[in-house]
Amino acid sequence: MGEILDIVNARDPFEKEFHQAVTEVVESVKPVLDKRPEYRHNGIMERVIEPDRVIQFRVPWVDDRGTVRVNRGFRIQMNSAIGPYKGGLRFHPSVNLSILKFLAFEQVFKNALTSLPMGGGKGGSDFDPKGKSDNEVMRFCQAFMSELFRHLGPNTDVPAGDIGVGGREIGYLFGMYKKLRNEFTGILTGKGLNWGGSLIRPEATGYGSVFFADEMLATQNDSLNGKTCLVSGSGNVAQFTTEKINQLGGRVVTLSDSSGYIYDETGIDEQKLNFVMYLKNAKRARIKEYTDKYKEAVYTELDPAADSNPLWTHKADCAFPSATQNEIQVKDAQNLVNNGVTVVSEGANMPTTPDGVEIFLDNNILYAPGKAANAGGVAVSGLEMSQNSMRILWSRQEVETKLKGIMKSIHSDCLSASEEYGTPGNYVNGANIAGFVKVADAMMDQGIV
Ligand code: NDP
Ligand code: 2IT
Repeated sequence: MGEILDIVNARDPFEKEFHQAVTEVVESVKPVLDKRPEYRHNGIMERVIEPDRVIQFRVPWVDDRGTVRVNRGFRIQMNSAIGPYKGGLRFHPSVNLSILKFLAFEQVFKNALTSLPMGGGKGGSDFDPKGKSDNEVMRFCQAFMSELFRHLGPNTDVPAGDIGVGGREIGYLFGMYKKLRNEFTGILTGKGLNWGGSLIRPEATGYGSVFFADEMLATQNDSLNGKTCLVSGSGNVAQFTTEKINQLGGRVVTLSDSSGYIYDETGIDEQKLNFVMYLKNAKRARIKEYTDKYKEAVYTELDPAADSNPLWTHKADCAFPSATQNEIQVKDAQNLVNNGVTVVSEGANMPTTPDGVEIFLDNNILYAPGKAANAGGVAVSGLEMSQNSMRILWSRQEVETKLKGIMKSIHSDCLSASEEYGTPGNYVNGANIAGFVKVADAMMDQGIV
């Protein structure tokens, strides 16, 4: 398998996040390739690591002071073997090709796991929405869409949100698409409820990650009820992870943003969570302000250059990393294990470094990798596409029941694949193998394209 990594290294020597994501999949699927030599003969691995298409474009816009700003826009159309390209848009200053290619690569297998007909893609920009006015965000989104629109379509490519892209941005992006094409179609998911969105889409990623954790606990006749949980991030995924943990009887004691984290030993209950949602979604403030209102909580500043994060040092049963990639480093993983955490469900994409993952696996932690645990978001995006095609709206309960069913079957597919290939309970191998086989079989059927 060395040769696949050699190809990636030779072609894109500086794309470290992409290498990280590819290395993990390559290691997991080696026994599959040994058992199914036709995958090798048909160059499945060689093709799956190369995007169908990479689109990069200039995004010029004018800020409130009248200054011209130029950002970089991207869309990676990674693989369309099982459906139109599907995956989020990320607006964050750290965005580059390596990060978007890792996300698009993971998305291919994640989407396959949902069992819905979606290929994999990802896009975004190095635009930083922080500190920008609504009008600036709108003008940026319009400029971004004025190039991206020609590459989208309900049967071609359907983006959604990710870091820095929520309901507000999807609205501005959709408005510009509709204007340019004069067409009201489901070319984005995460839309507003009164213009084609699905109930439960905002909740889906966080809820799904909690359902997955509960499924893992059920294999040990246990549940989330009464469990103390560490959650990182305080955006879309972290908020609804917290909501569902509360509903299932657990207690969330941490939330964070890129500046710092709060520890509230008494638990972030429904009322406190509402305040976090106001802070983050309406006021767009820092999580630090939580401690202005709730004096029982403690705020700690984070050092982004440190090799560990004190958020992960608190005593708990479960951890739900829900901020960003590589936020759990090897020391953090060791701290979690030392402090009694037995369940890790990744709401974020690739939040654990490879040496951290090794620690979880060596210690028999119930560890769900992002591509399985956070697949609920894109799954409900798939359900939003179905509702758009049928021009109907399913009830909250219908969508949540479908989401729960999808997470349950992702869990059992991962478990079965991990057993079939000799590493029972290893959800990393299980998710990579189950996702890969679906995509590889579709690619085999469709010939060398
Ligand atoms: P949001 O933009 O809503 O929230 C992101 C949160 O993570 C914020 O609290 C942000 O803090 C924090 N964060 C972002 N970057 C960093 C960083 N470099 N260091 C520390 N904290 C950081 O995004 P989402 O909640 O949607 O996304 C969170 C994670 O979940 C991402 O990994 C995303 O890819 C993944 N995901 C999202 C899905 C979705 O449906 N939205 C679906 C599946 C996965 P700050 O405000 O300070 O930047
Ligand atoms: O990483 C992800 O799965 C997402 N950001 C959601 C993608 C989607 O199309 O809903």
